[in-house]
Amino acid sequence: MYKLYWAQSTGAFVVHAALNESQASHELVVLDYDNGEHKSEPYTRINPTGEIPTLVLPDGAVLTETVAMVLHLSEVFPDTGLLPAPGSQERAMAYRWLLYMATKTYTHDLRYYYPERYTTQGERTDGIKAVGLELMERSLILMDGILGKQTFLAGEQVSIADTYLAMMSMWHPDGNAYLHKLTNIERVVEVVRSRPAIREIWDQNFPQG
Ligand SMILES: N[C@@H](CCC(=O)N[C@@H](CS)C(=O)NCC(=O)O)C(=O)O
Repeated sequence: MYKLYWAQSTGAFVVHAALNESQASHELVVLDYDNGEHKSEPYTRINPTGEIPTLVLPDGAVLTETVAMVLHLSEVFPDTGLLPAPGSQERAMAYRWLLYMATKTYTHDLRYYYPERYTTQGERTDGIKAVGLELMERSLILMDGILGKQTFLAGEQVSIADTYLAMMSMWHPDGNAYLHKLTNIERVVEVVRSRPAIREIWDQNFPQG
């Protein structure tokens, strides 16, 4: 059985979605994010980054990094369709956008939500937040442009990259209201959130959207 260390509206969402899509037997361990449970033991003994999520595999191995988790699940459950066929151009595109979101969009979000980490100037974080938001929006606008030319991030087939994007777009501080400006992403979010494996967990994570 998989064990997912989880908190609401965090990166744990996409991994939970992948487990549900794969019908993988799993349990959630709910962390008290607001009170910083992820920053203290015993959690940091399991995941020394103190970040959420963590996925413990059935053999007890500990996996961190959301993209590593969804790529691994797509290999273990190849028939689930989390990703297009191995070796295909579409799969390459799914890798491209998953890595783009994890290394760019996600970090812009962190700059907005944790600005104090990006300065030695104490309380003076307004500029850092503003830059984080601007970069986050630029990154979403870029993907909205891609989705103006093709149905999903990997091509014509929905994949876990689209679920990742739906999560990223819900992290915009204006949530759905901002998405009305990005109608291609809005369309993809609609497809993702109505998938049977995701419908049940969407509201739990994104009650505002
Ligand atoms: N690169 C990591 C980032 C994980 C991450 O930053 N998670 C956020 C929640 S969405 C977190 O734990 N933030 C708390 C913190 O950084 O203190 C991944 O993809 O798993």
